[in-house]
Amino acid sequence: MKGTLHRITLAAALAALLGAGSAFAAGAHGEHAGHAMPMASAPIGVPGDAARVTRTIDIDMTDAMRFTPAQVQVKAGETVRFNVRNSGKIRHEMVLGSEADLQAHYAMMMQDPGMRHEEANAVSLDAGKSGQIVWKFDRAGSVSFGCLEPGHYAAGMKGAVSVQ
Ligand SMILES: [Cu+2]
Repeated sequence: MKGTLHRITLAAALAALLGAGSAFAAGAHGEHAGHAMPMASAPIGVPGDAARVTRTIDIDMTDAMRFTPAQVQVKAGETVRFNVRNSGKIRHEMVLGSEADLQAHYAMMMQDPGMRHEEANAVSLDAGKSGQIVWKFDRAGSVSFGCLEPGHYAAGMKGAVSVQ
């Protein structure tokens, strides 16, 4: 419910900024821009400072609906740069979150497939593209990640970061 509220508020702010009826505010992009991860519900870390990266991890995404590697280990306190590559022919994304957040978010994506993620904890990539997430894992535990494109998460396009 919080996410919905946030979404409405941001959409309203966007509309005010850009003028009602602009294609940007009314279109799919506006819809996306108003969409926020419910990150407060579970601690998964914080956006990292690129100048403080202590570890770089390459992640490959394919149309086989897999991340490689799907399991990674980091130390608590580390700032990690994920170099993410989409080796497939369709769009994929990597979104960091708790399992519960990813599940909830995935359900939203199923209803609104045009949504793209550009928050600090996510990178959405067209075929053949590469991108990055810089993230600080500030406490021990497990942080999940997944591709929330419709059908992908359910097909097993997910993984986890073990923070020790
Ligand atoms: Cu995918």
